[in-house]
Order: sequence, then C-alpha cells, then structure tokens
Amino acid sequence: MSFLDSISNKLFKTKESFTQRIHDESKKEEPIDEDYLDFIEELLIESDFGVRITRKIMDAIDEGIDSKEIESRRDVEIKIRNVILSTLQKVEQPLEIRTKPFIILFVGINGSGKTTTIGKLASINVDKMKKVMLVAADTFRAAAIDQLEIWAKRANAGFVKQQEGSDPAAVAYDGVSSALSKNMDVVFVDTAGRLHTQKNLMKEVVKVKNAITKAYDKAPQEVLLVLDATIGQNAINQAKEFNRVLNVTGIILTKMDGTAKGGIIVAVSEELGIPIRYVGIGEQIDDLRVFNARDFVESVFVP
Ligand SMILES: Nc1nc2c(ncn2[C@@H]2O[C@H](COP(=O)(O)OP(=O)(O)OP(=O)(O)O)[C@@H](O)[C@H]2O)c(=O)[nH]1
Ligand SMILES: [Mg+2]
Repeated sequence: MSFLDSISNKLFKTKESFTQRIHDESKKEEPIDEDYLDFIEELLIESDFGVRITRKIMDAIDEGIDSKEIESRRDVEIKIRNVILSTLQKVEQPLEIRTKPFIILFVGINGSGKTTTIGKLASINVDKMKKVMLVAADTFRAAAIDQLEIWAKRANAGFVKQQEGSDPAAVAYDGVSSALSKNMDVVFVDTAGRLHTQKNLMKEVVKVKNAITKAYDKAPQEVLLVLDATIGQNAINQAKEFNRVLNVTGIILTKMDGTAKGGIIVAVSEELGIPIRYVGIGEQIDDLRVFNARDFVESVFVP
C-alpha cells in the first residue's frame, strides 16, 4: 500500500461524508443551480470548515461562475479542492530539529493526544538515531507519568520523572538540565491537559515554559499545541488562547481518523495561520504523518 493510500484509508470518514458526496453531486450533468450551491454550502458547514472558509469557498465559486472559469459542476468541485489546497499550503511547514538539544513543550486540553503524540514522535526520532528524552511534567496523576514511561520504553527513549503531585515547572527544569548533561538531541516535555479557560492552569503551563528557559536559555525551541480534530469549532478558540499565553509555534491535529468533519483542519489553518506540523491518524505508534497539504488533499478528494 502506498503512503497516500495509507492516509486515505485512515481518513475514510471525511472522504465518505464530504468529498465523496461532493463528487457524486458534481459528476451529474446538471446545471449549477441554487439547490446545488446550497447543498455545497451546507456540506461545508456540516463538515466543520467554519463560517470563514465556507464564505471564502462560496465566493470563489461565485467569482468563477461570473468569469466563466466555472462552467460545470465538475469545475466547482475542482475550485473547492484548489481553495482548500492553497489554504492548507500556507501552513505547511514541517518541524525541523534545528539545534541540539532541541526542546519541545507539548500543550493542549485534556485527552487531546499529547502523550500519545510524544510517544509516536519519540519513536520517529529514535529511528533517526537521535538521543531522545521524555520529561513527565504532567504530575497531576500517577497514571499520566506511567503512560509516558510506557511510551518511553516502547520507543527506546530516555525518561525523567518525579513523583505524582510534584511541581511541573520543577520537573521540566530538572528534565531539561538532565538532558543537557546527558547530551540529548531532542527533549519532549509532556504537560497535563487543561482547558484554555482555566486561568490558574494556564498560568501553571506558562511557569513550565519559563522553567525550561531558565534551564536552557534557547529553549523551548518549539511549543506544540495538540488539538483534537473531533471537537469541532471549539478547537479554534482553544488554539487562540493557548497561542496568546504561550506563543504556539506549531499545531498537531490528532484523531483525523476519528472524524467525518475533516474540514476542521482547513478552518484551523485559515483562522490561526500557525504551521501544522503533523496529523494524527490513529492510536498506534506509526499513526503520525508529517503534514503535507497536497498529500492531504489528494488523499481525501476523489480523483
Ligand atoms: N483515533 C485516534 N486516537 C488518538 C489519536 N491520538 C491520540 N488518540 C487517543 O486519544 C486518547 C487520549 O490520548 P492521550 O495521549 O492520553 O491524550 P493527552 O492529551 O495526553 O491527555 P491528558 O494527559 O489527559 O491531557 C488515547 O486513547 C489515545 O490513544 C489519533 O490520532 N487517533
Ligand atoms: Mg497526557
């Protein structure tokens, strides 16, 4: 199975409920009437593209019709695809591990997939012969520390922890200090999930970030926000707030396999303009893909 087929299979929910339906309506040799345009607009909203992108696509279709660039339903389908592609290309900027040690702080709401994503990324980097260390700065629950430790073992990465209830900023500081002394290449700092509306917890994660900088003045080189694609438009507000307090440098959109509303990735791109680094497409260790706009569009659209 090719790389494209493998993502395409994982994104089948979005394909079935969005792109396949557009394709079925668009291949009909029928006029571009109000009913057809309403169908497209509703489908975009239903698929979580959000109001702004839906407007942008509908306007592009109107303009195309006026200029005669669009003469058939098939042309409409192509226009939709192209607007989506160009929107996604603006945020296609893969993560580069530029310096050593390279410290990445992971943040996001509860259950968005931070710990799992760290495990997957640890494995990818160990495979590239990098010395990887995972730091358990989610000290909220003992189970969270254990979960990260299991991933560290599975991926063959180093691991730093303290006991449950310790100050997460202190754990982050010690973890980064230890990584410096052990000559690590990459360090992933896990944090507890928190809602963007929980003021104290947001302050806490800022402290974690500051502690990392205190341990190593060039760090963290990346602050990655892990967003769950299945939660819909809420992801936008979450991301704005996390970005406001932490200067997020990249986004990882998880659970793209679990949603029929894949339009969220386009909404996130348009509304935030923050690079999308990776997409999560399952629970297994190899279910993470570097985000590539063209691959993504080709894997969800019917050719
Ligand atoms: N289907 C699917 N499930 C995922 C993906 N990424 C994570 N998960 C699942 O989502 C659940 C939560 O993942 P965690 O990694 O524990 O999330 P977290 O952000 O660390 O959660 P907290 O530490 O509680 O804030 C787990 O059951 C994961 O297996 C993905 O890309 N696809
Ligand atoms: Mg976690």
